[in-house]
Amino acid sequence: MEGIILSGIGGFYTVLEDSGERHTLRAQGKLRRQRLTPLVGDRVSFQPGEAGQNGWLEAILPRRSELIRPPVANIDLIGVVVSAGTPAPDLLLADRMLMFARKSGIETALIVNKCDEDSAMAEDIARQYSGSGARVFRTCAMTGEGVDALKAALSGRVHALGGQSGVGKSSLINRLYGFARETGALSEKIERGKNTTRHCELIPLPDGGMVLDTPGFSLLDLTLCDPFELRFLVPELEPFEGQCRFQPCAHVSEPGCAARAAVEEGQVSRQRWARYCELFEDMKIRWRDRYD
Ligand SMILES: Nc1nc2c(ncn2[C@@H]2O[C@H](COP(=O)(O)OP(=O)(O)OP(=O)(O)O)[C@@H](O)[C@H]2O)c(=O)[nH]1
Ligand SMILES: [Mg+2]
Ligand SMILES: [Zn+2]
Repeated sequence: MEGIILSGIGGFYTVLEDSGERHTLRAQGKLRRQRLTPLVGDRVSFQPGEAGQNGWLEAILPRRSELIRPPVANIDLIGVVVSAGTPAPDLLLADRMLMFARKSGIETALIVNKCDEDSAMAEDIARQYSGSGARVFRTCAMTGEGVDALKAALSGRVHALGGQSGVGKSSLINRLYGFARETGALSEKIERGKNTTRHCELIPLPDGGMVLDTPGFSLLDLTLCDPFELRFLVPELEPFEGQCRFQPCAHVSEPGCAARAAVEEGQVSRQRWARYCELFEDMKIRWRDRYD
C-alpha cells in the first residue's frame, strides 16, 4: 500500500493512504540500517497493522524536494511570511529562506501579513520583492483581507508557510482553511521564548492540496556553498550575467559591474541587493573557513 506521511512523532508515523484511511506506522529496521529517515511529506509504501497494532513503513519513494529544517519532503511551494508591524520584519531572514527554497527547487511566495498594522511598510516590502521571482501577497489574517488571492495561488499544492515566530502563520492557516490551530499572543511568545507551533504536520485540504504547519523556521540557514553561486539564487541579478567587466562577477564590489549600475539607476531594489551582499560576505567567510 502507498500513502503520504502526515506527521512523525517519537518514531510513530501517521500515514494517509490514498483511499483516505490513516495508519500508524513504525519504520522497518531495514530503513534504519540504510540510514533512511522518513520525512513528513514522503510518499511511502507500507504494510498496514492488524487489530490496533502499528504497521510497518517499508520504503520511501523518490523525493521531488527535501528540506532539513523544517524536515519535510515533496513541498511544491513555500510561502515566506513577514509582518508589516510587529515583530519587525527580518527581511534578511526572508531573503535567506527564498534563496534556500530556490536552491531546493521549490516555488516561492512572499506573504506580507499584518497589513493592518502599517500599510506603508507593507507597500514598501511588496515593492522590494517585485522582481524577486516570488509572487507577493499582502494579507491581514485578522480581517481576511487578501486571503482569497493567496488561497487561489495555493490551491491544489503541497505548501508550507515559514517565517519568524509571531508573524501570523497559524493565524493565516486558520483563516485560509477554517482551522482552529493554536496561535499565541506575542508577549507570551517572548516570555516563553518558544514557538506556539512545535511539530511539523501536513494537513490534507479538500482541494487536493496539503498545508504544512511548522514551528517558525527561523533556524533555517543557507547550506554552505561557494559564495559565487549565490547570485544564481537572486532572480534580479540574472539579466546581468556575463554583462560585467570581470567574469565571474559576484555583483558585490567589482568595478564595471552591470548589476550595480542597475541598482544605481533604480532598476534593481537597492535593499534586496544590499542584503544579497551581506549574505555573500557571510558565505565568503563560512566558505573560507569550511575546513576549520
Ligand atoms: N494585527 C494583526 N495581528 C495578527 C495578524 N495575523 C496574526 N496576528 C496576531 O499575531 C500573533 C501571532 O500569530 P500566530 O498565528 O500565532 O503566529 P505564528 O507565525 O504561527 O507563530 P509561531 O507558531 O510561534 O511560529 C497572534 O496574536 C495573532 O492574533 C494580522 O494580520 N494582523
Ligand atoms: Mg504557529
Ligand atoms: Zn557584476
